[in-house]
Amino acid sequence: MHSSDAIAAGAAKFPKPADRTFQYGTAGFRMKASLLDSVVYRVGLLAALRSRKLNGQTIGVMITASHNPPDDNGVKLGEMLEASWENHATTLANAKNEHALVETYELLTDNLNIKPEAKSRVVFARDTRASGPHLVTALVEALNATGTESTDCRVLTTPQLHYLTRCINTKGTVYEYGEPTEQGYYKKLAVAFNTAMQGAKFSGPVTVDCANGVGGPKLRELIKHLPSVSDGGVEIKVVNDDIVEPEKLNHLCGADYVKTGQRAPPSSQAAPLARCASLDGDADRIVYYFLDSDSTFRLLDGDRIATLAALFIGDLARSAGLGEKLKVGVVQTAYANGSSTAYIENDLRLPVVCTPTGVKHLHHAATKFDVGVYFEANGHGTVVFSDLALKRLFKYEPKSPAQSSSLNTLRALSHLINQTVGDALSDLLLVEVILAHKGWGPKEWDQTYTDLPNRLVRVEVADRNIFKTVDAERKLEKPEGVQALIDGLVGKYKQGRAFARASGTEDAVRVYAEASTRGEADDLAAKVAGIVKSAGV
Ligand code: G16
Repeated sequence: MHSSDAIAAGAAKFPKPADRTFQYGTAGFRMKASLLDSVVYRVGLLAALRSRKLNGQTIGVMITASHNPPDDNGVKLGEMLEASWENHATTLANAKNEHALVETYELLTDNLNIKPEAKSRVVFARDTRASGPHLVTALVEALNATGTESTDCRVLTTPQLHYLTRCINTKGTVYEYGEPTEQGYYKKLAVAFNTAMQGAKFSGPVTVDCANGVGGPKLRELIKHLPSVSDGGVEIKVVNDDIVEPEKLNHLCGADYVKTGQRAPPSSQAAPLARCASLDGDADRIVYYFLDSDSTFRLLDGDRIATLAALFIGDLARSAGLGEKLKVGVVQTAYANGSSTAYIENDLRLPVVCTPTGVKHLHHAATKFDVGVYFEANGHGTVVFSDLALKRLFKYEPKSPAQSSSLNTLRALSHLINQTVGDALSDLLLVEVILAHKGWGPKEWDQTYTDLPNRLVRVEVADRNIFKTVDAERKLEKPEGVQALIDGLVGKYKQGRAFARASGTEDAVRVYAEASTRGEADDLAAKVAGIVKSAGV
């Protein structure tokens, strides 16, 4: 069959719901899974186009709704799409029927100078959601209709799919990233972890809540490759790893539950001062927490991981003799706690850049540094080493045994840290290695600076799209007049700061507020939420 006939025939099996307009959001398309199959089909077409545009480079497609509820699902391209391609995704998703879709597809092929005869290759995977296998059929239909060579990697974490895609695309080049298999991923992390440990001692176990998602089985698999406790390894206790009952996913557990509510999962049995961590539904986010000696809950979120990593890597670079050659910078979003930003700038003396929410923005900004540490406060992040930084790191001849030891640790970290995207499993091992080297428990880590009390509120409004932000989401440009109301309030609170922005993954507006006391932060958040609610009616 001619490709446009095949595309139309495939599309007819997955008709677009007439009453819906779809929008490529913070992390691709997200919604109730029952509405998603036409979108997935069209993302399959987009992936084919993207791969052809890049001369047959492999594109990763991930089916997941990460932190969202079990009956939602979503689809995103593994590669971080530039804004113009996000628009193409939205245009394809909204073509009203199969004929309009074929027309759009052909128009894009022409306008983007894509050679229809070029090769196209896609690898895809899904999380543990019950709707995943059905959505895969829609994707495969699109890949077949476009003559795309594809590989079904079945159930993986999002970062594992990113890893595979990078490995495939760099195979045989000087940038070869690793063995392009799931086992290759575990082996790479395990070897790097083992090297980075360098005899450092782990103090007690870490308990990891896997949000009852894909992170559970994958973490268990990773543990099989790590050194045992008797060989000096870290004891990792896996909890909330039930993927048999899909409705348990992200329910009363997981990184988003912990971060948003600033509380441990009710199922947690952690003793005071024991290290705990929570992953999200596709294992690309992680937050740590612990109970203080008086059983108060203490959160160690993405800001804390960023500061810990920046501190450790900066120190290692200096002690390896590379302090001047490896400039570390940190990228945050408006959600970063004001105290963390002050600590990075004033104590660590490192530059900080603020970007809008969404990994694509942070990742891009981080690549401007030799070593770019980027984390969203919600626990999504990684550390990227520039090509030049890696060259310096691996070419440098140490001048003393002390330099040599720091250099080896730093080199191992560059392998341990997932360079493609934030990865909860890799970040877990990174934090564990750093704490072990420093001889710190969660309390010592927590004591590096004091968070300003803060509150996140989710406000449901009639149409969140009327809320438009500027200045890296720190100010509302529309609806007009709302920012002035927020500013008027913020000025009344000591160390007050607040902002509102439309979520790109949920049908709601998010409000963040911080101030010098818990009462003030809660009060400010509630009042700003009230302003948003009235403006959104
Ligand atoms: C996704 C994005 C993150 C973002 C989060 C919330 O996370 O990958 O960058 O912080 O959504 O976004 P929003 O506030 O726009 O809803 P995940 O873990 O759900 O993929």
